[in-house]
Amino acid sequence: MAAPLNSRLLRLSPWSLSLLAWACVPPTPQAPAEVTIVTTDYAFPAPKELPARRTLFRMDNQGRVPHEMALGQLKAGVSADSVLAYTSQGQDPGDLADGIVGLLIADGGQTALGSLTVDLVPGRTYLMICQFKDADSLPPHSAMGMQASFVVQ
Ligand SMILES: [Cu+2]
Repeated sequence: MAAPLNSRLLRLSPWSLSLLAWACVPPTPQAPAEVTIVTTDYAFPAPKELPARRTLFRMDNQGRVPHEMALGQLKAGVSADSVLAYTSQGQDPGDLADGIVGLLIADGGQTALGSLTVDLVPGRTYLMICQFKDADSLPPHSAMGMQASFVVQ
């Protein structure tokens, strides 16, 4: 016949009990760093460097026209300058990126309704770009200055 549960618990070593207590404590989530990108017509003032950690991005459009902030993670070893040279030849910047992390959109004078939470990877470069146009005959905002990048330390 098995010993009652109470007597079996009493036989656990203090070390086992501390492991049991540790296993029952939920991890404390670290609040993400928050970065608000304030866009204008037609610029992305943005930090040049950000620390490698979970980061929440918001977008505040203080311009008059709608803007997007497409955030892409560039492939290892690719710099923002090499992407800009590549796109100036009419090539797709997506060729040099691991992918789009996410997209925020806001009308003029508005803040984007959502946000992006990203685990920033150390050593990688991220590119912010707006491809909106004010008219079909006009260049995309990226060609008017709405592109910026930051490196993760
Ligand atoms: Cu734009």
